[in-house]
Amino acid sequence: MFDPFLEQLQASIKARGGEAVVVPEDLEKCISKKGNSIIRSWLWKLPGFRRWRITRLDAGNSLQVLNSVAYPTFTKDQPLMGIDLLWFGVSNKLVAVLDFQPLIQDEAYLQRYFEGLKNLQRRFPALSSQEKMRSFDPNQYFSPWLLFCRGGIELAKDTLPVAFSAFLNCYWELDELSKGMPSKIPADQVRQFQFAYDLYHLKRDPAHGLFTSYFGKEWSDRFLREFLFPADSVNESPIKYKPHQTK
Ligand code: BLA
Repeated sequence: MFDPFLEQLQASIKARGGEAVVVPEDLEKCISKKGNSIIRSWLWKLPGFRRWRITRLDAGNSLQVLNSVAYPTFTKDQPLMGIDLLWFGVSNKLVAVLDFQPLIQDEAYLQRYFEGLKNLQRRFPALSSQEKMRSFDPNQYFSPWLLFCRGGIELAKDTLPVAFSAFLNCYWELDELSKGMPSKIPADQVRQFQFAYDLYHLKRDPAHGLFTSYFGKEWSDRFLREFLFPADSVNESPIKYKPHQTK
């Protein structure tokens, strides 16, 4: 279901100088105990980004997922880019979230970085359905203009492909724009905000139960702490998780 988006995302990262970073073999790919689901992940490093991760879960008709987060380098205070697309085939239900995830909810910051996403929200009202969040606080690390919807197959087939391309282009444009705008938040604080983002998601991500049911608790704990939200890794390989490191 989401393979064309995955290809588009990887191609656009490569086109901007993306270099693949090795993901430990057991986290890069895992097949469920029943053998009918597979999760695969990719990690990229590219100019302006210290880490860009992508995960695709293929559980056949039960569930299809594409999830991705881009972490800019600490010298850039622009929002992270977040994608979470889920398709539940049995119930024909799409959950789609596309957002520029702000480090802070400050008015001037939002004005600086969100013109493009505001326009997209106006352009795709079907994806701006003011859905209620159950696990997350919409005022923390989500923008007021996120594209977020729960819908059916028409939305997934007709609107989402156009919106996905527009969203991705819009983030690349923001990245381009930010090159001419010096960062206002000092690098050390950007680093702290990005780590706080990871820790926040580590605690609340609704995927944990889902991963556990497919891949077991041990693998899922490791995948969340070491790959999805490795909060305390700094410049070196973000894969290494050191639970008791103090800053
Ligand atoms: C919701 N995301 C969900 C749900 C699941 C996942 C199972 C609940 C579905 C529902 O609400 O009906 C799944 N999340 C995943 C998976 C991964 C993951 C498989 O991280 C990892 C591979 N989530 C993100 C990012 C954003 C995001 C980057 O990981 C932002 C763009 C948003 N996901 C997001 C939101 C919800 C959600 C806003 C609804 C949560 C809520 O209702 O509070």
